[in-house]
Amino acid sequence: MKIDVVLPCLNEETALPWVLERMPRGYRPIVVDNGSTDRSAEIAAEFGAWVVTEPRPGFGAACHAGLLAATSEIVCFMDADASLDPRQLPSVAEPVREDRGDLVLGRRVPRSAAAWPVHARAGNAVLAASLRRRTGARLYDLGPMRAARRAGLLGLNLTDRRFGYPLEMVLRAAAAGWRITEARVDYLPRAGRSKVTGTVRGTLRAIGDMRRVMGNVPGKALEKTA
Ligand SMILES: Nc1nc2c(ncn2[C@@H]2O[C@H](COP(=O)(O)OP(=O)(O)O)[C@@H](O)[C@H]2O)c(=O)[nH]1
Ligand SMILES: [Mg+2]
Repeated sequence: MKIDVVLPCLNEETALPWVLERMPRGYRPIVVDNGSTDRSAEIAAEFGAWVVTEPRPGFGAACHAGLLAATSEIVCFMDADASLDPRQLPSVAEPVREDRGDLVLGRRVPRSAAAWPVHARAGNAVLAASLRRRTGARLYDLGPMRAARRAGLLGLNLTDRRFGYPLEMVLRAAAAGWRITEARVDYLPRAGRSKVTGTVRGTLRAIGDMRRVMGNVPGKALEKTA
């Protein structure tokens, strides 16, 4: 059974060869090129990926275009920056395939101090704590490597098209009663330059987008009626 892997991509030409060479058998990479000005699209195609072009800017726009393009029953997401090893995709996909979880997130374990800037790590821990309180899920990381069933994901009707997309996925999944679990994955220093947590502008945009999602997505049905 084939599994599609959505890789949102904005100028990742230096990372793509490593990422795509390490795609395990049975996993099909879908690189969603989102306005790259480097050779990302050409390199992705050279290394055997299916390249989808999403002209509308935004991390969530790229993720969602990949989800819409995917055809497999289970879909994975991961960043295209070589900070995550595709060889570990089965860690998140297998629990879904074996029906031990509905949404499985890779909990990042940094393999060097450079992998995870301290402010990003701290911000993520605060966010995970508030997600635990809000959803009851035992989540310690809002990690970008994840797996779920495609039909279910489409049914969540995700609306964010920016950096709130991964958070909205978790909140709506929790509200729908999904079993959300984690699997440990290595976190490596990315190839090339960070655009989100490695820049002030990216960090502020991500915080703003996540705040908006936190405010907009209703909580669990249970909590609302309680
Ligand atoms: N489509 C899209 N993808 C983005 C954008 N910013 C970052 N990405 C991609 O999102 C992933 C994570 O970004 P990254 O720069 O590594 O952020 P970091 O992990 O916080 O350092 C990478 O695969 C990027 O190519 C964006 O504005 N639009
Ligand atoms: Mg990164």
